Formats: sequence, C-alpha cells, structure tokens
Amino acid sequence: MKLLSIHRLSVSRFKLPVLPAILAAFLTVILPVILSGQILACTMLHCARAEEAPVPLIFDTDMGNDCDDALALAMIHALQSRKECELLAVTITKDHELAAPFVDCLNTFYGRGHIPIGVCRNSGKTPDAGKYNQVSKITDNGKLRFEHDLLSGNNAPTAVEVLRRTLAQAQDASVVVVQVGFSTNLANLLASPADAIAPLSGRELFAKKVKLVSIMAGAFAPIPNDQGVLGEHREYNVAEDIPSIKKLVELCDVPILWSGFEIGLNLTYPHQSILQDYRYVTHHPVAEAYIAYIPPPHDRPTWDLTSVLAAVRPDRGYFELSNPGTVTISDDAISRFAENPQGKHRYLILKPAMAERTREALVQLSSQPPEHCGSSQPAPNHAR
Ligand SMILES: [Ca+2]
Ligand SMILES: [Ca+2]
Repeated sequence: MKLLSIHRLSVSRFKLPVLPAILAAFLTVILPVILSGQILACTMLHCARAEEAPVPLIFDTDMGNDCDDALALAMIHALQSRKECELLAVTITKDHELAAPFVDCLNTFYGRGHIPIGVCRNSGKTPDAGKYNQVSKITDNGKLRFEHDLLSGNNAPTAVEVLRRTLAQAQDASVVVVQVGFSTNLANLLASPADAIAPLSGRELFAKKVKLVSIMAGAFAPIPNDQGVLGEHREYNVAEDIPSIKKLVELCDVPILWSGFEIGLNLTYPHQSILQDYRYVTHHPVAEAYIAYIPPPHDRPTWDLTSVLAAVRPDRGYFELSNPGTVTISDDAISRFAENPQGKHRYLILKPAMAERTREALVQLSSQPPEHCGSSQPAPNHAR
C-alpha cells in the first residue's frame, strides 16, 4: 500500500511538472517548427505555381459543327484568366465564312478579341453554315449583340500562315496544340515548305516548337451503334478528312494525346448548366450557341472539352492514360491502337469513379465569367 501510494505520489509528482513542460515545449518548439514547415511548404507550392508559366496553346477547331467547340473555347478563356494557359491563336477547319466571326465573337466576349484567327479556305470540309455560327450576326436595335470586328472568314489569313507565324514566335518545345476538328490544317502545316515567315519546313517547325498535340479524334473502346450493338466506330473528326489525319499521324514527331469518342460520350454536359450558369449576362454567346445547336433538355457529350482539360491540367487525376503506343487510321476511318514502349501516342481513359469530378470541372470552367464581368469596367479596348 505504501509502495503504491509512493508510486501514486511519484506519478502525480511526475505528472504535475512534466505535462506543462511537454505542453510548453510543444507550443514553443515543436508547433512553430510544424507551422514554419507548413508555411515553407505552402510558400514553395505557391512559388512553384506562380513560376509555372501558362501553357501556350493553339486551338484548332471545326467551330459550328457541334456546340462542344464553343464550350471548349470558353474553357480555354477561363483557364487563361486563371493563368493556366495562354491562347496564342485559333485556326479553323470548318470551311464556312461564318466560323471565324463566331470565334472572334467569343474571343471578344472574353476580352481577347485580338487573338489571331486563321481559316482553311476552299477545303470543302463541312461547307454548310452550321447551326450556331450565325449567332455572331444577331443584332439588337441595329447593333451587333456580340461585338467583334472579324465579320467574315474571307478577311482572315490562312490557318497555315497563322500556325507558321505563331510557332515561329514561340519558345522551343513549349506549345500545346489542341485539335478538336479535322486534321486538315495540321496536315497542311506539316506539308508546308520554308517561307518568309520561318526558314524551317512545317514538319521541322512543328517538331521544334510543339510539345504535345491533344486531339479529340478516334475511338479506343467499343461504341454502341444505332441498334445498341457494340463495335468499332468511324469517329466524325477522323471520317471527315481521312487523308489529313493519316498525314498527321505519319508526320507528327511530337506526342499525341487522343481523347476518343467514348470519353466525351460518357461525360455529358448537364443542360441545366446552360440554363442557369450563364445568366451573369443577359445574352451569352456560348449558351445561345448551345441552344441554337440543340435546345435543352439535352445533355451534349463534352468531346472537345476533354482535350482542353487533359492538355492544360494533365496532373489532376481527371483521366488515366493508356500505355504508350501507336494509333493507325484505316482507309475506312477506324482508329486502332497498338501498344509499343517507343510509341508517341497515348489515349485517355475515364474510370467511372472519376466521371462526376471531371464533369464538374468542365462545367465550372466553361461557365466561368470573363474577367471583366462583375466589374463596372467594360471589356478592355484591345478586346476587338
Ligand atoms: Ca477581333
Ligand atoms: Ca469539334
């Protein structure tokens, strides 16, 4: 008993002075070390982010053939406002003179109407007007609803000229090209000779300046046909210009990241977002384009948006990637992938568990208001 009580006493004596000492040591020595470590880590993270240059990006689009091109361009502007990318130029593969004005209209809406636009004239690729590019022509009381100064693609330079000039001015191995239409422009660029703009051939220029092509094309999983039977899929961007995508695959010396048809198909854009998230202005060119293309309620696949997200935010776990390999395109527009450790191609994989988070990122980015919205300032003067 005595021993026990002595023991108890010694324990309580031990506790009384030692616990506050431990607490004091924790507060004065250990906690500051932890906090400073965290602050240091945060500072390093912040610095790393701040020093990380925005991804220089070229957007090559068949604007007007489906509304995902418009959503994808809106996303690029949001990512540029977040300093995650810089849109260097837009080139167009839809051979109709209203595609370029609609692109300029969107760029101007987001305060960047000065961005160069190049067109593919007389290619004969989808020469119809499309369902929404005429949104750029809508007037209210005699004034354009969506201000812009490129009123016809006939007034724009060719895509090859814009691509050559943009790449010639870029840093080596820096540019990401996001191609979400046909491969017509890139094939023409890769076949272009040296000229007054650059002493390199198109292929040399591309290999020197481009670090990645992020392309929405092909299919890398079985796709249901009209009867619901799974099989190989002749994807639209491939089928519309088979010789050009074959040329791209053959002559492109930099990695290509493929977003197959199945990715956007399994990530549909919620039409509720079109009805609700773009109401920060009375008229929104992206929402009006979507509605002109196919009115809600319809959840359109996000094909082209996925190629933007994968290009600008590659490390955020939105997608998994295939092993390296090589894609080949058949004469009847089927894309096939063969694994090969030396291959320069990978394709995106969407696991069901990732879908909701990835979809929400696409929705939030494409519906993000422009920098000048919410302030009393109009869009900057250089916007046109
Ligand atoms: Ca303009
Ligand atoms: Ca497209």
